[in-house]
Amino acid sequence: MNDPAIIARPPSLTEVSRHTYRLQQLEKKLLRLSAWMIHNANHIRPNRDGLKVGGHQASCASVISIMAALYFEIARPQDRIAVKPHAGPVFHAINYLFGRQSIDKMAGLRQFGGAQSYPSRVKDGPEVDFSTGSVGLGVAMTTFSALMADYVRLHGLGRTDLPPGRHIAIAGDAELDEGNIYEALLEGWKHDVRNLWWIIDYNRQSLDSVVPDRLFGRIEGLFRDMGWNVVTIKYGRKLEAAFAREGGEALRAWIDDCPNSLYSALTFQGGASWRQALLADLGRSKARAIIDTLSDDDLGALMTNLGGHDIETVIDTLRAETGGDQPTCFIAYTIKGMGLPFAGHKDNHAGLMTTEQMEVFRSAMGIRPGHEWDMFEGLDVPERELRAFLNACPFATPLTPQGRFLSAPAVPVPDHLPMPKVAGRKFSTQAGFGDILAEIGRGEGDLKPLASHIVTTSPDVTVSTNLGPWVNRRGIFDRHTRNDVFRDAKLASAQRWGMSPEGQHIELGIAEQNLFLLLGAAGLAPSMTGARLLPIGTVYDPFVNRGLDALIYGCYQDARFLLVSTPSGLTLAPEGGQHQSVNTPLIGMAADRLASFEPAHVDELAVLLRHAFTHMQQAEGSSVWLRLSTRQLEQPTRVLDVDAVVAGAHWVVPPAAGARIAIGYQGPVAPEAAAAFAELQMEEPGAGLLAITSPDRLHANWLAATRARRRGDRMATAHIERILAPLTPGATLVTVLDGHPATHAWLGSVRGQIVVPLGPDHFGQSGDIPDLYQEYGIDTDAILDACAQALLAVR
Ligand SMILES: Cc1ncc(C[n+]2csc(CCOP(=O)(O)OP(=O)(O)O)c2C)c(N)n1
Ligand SMILES: [Mg+2]
Repeated sequence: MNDPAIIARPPSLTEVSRHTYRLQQLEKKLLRLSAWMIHNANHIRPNRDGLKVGGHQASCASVISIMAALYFEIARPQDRIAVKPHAGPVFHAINYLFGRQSIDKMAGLRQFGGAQSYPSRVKDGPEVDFSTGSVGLGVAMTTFSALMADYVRLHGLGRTDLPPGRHIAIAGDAELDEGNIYEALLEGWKHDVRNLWWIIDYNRQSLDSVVPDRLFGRIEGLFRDMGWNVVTIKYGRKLEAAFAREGGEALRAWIDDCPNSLYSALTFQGGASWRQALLADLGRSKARAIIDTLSDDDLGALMTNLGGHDIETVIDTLRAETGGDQPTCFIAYTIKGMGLPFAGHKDNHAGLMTTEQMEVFRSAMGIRPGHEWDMFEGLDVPERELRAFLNACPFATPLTPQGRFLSAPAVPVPDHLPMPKVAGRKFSTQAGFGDILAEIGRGEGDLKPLASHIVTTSPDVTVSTNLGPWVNRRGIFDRHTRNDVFRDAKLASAQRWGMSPEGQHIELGIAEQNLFLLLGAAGLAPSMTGARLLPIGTVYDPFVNRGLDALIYGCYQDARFLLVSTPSGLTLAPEGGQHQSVNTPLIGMAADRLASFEPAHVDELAVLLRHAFTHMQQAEGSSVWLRLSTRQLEQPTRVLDVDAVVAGAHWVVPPAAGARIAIGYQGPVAPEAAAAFAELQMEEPGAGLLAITSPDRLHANWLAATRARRRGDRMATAHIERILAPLTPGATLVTVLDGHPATHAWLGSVRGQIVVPLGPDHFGQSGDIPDLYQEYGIDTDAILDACAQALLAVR
């Protein structure tokens, strides 16, 4: 199989119908273009930094027939497809043939402004339904996008004029090693997801190696256990025909038993080696008659005629499953690098054809030098005929006149959210969140649209993150109506959890990656379904780490959602170390397209929650993260500077002009900061007390201002610069949060002032708040010590 000429030789017209022949010509074009795109990036384009550009010719080659079958025959415009990351060039080539991709972008593969290495919704544009790159996530995401499509439809939201689509993942077989796949399978089963296809490019190779034999027996069983239909596409028509001949059963048994690594090696070695291996085992059997009649090349072609490379087989198999809506997994046997010189070689994952090999490939493909990008070059079906064929593909019909990216109008958000009566009472931000959401859940007056577009979800921490009252009002979503047995039996419970298609809370199992994949899918609803959803997910703050890759994945795709993480930090005290988050404020700062906040008091929370609902819907907005706490704090009565709260900091007690010191606090350590401040004021009457609601927004805004100034906008200032301006240039800011102190350490760079940042930088442990705050240096004494030390050092 290492001779590209095998691919180049067209099958005779007597073998296949004209329709199939056209498809095969297009397959040939996809193979050629994907390989060429990568070759061009690595060998033709000037390389300025000496870095390998890379690309995956072998991964592309293995999935050509599958993708051709899907896009040219089976897929409908309303289908949403996640393409395995390393097949990005095939995807671009398909779009090029559909007139939806430019030569410039393809020639710029992996170059600034060119096609991305892996399909990206944001960078590559509207043809990409799901970004992929972190293997496993794109596959699992389709489960949740299928679920959200059902949700939107059953709630009568979105484009009810468009037919429901299928959610399809084209997956690499090694993607099934990722644990998040199985988490998603289980969750999908619970929610009875439908219209979901996973087509696995079963080339039995990953990056480093050939995968163990019999692995898929296990995996197939797992799919079936989860209620999936499993369809194997193992052999192509030539092999099936050979199996039907006398001696064919022995040949089939031989291939069935052939270890993956041997099969791969023989594929790479080619026909003569196939013959040797086959004759050693089957030389005395009737299969010999089949083997002996074939040339080496034909024998190699026969033995590598796997189902996933036989477009007719792939099409027939997929088509046979289009009638139902049961989730279906297709296991398509393929060869990594099929049709390329390194087909089957275990090291081919990042393998690139040499210039010499590409030259042989070019001429075998009938491509004239200088015509590498010509759409129909080297194909022996007239251009007119192929164009007509492409235009007639179901997938070629535009989904809407605006294309695949749908849109939805913004949901109006009232100027003020209902505020619980907290003044003078002790209240936590978590309780405040639950109360405000429950009030919204009444859906009265101008809150009605907001209430009906919110969808909440939580990985088994609905009650403990205070979503319970909202869920009691809005119900749990399920495609089928199910009664609340406890309620029917009149057993006392605070939770009334009937399930129905109208419910607005999606209850998830405990796997946090699923939470973020669901939030990602729900957060893409406007462009995927034409419905504006306001997804809210709650999770314990430390376990954001467990779902982090999926959280970043959602942000990377510009999905819009609200993450509420609670409780957080040491402050949840007795629960101890594993539940005490330290790093999450830094994640909030570092995550792009995620505006992170940590209010201390409920009035700030109400402002930020309202801001979140608008910010999530703005073109230049983003997802929002609120880090909350269960610590009950005395609630102040005051008039807030709303803009300052949203911008990330507001003075609780403004400093006198030229003040030498201020205390800044974030989140539930407010009382310790206030107590320290009361003492500090006795010595330093001009000192200020700063409430920091978002180091993330402060930092982002400060970076933006410094950039603007560098670009010549001398008037640009940042909120934090204005906030710190009253303090003397050599002043000290003692800061404190229940999170890593690096969160605030950068504040010293804003005006060259001194920052003494306090916060835990070690794992927590069980205890009560006084003990823990003392141990980790965030209690009143620690703050006062830092102030004293700072005042001694003031310049
Ligand atoms: C989460 C994650 N881990 C590791 C990688 C690096 N990586 C890229 S492709 C790959 C192997 C993929 O094998 P498979 O899914 O079988 O794809 P194919 O054989 O079709 O190339 C690995 C380990 C990645 N992209 N994402
Ligand atoms: Mg593979």
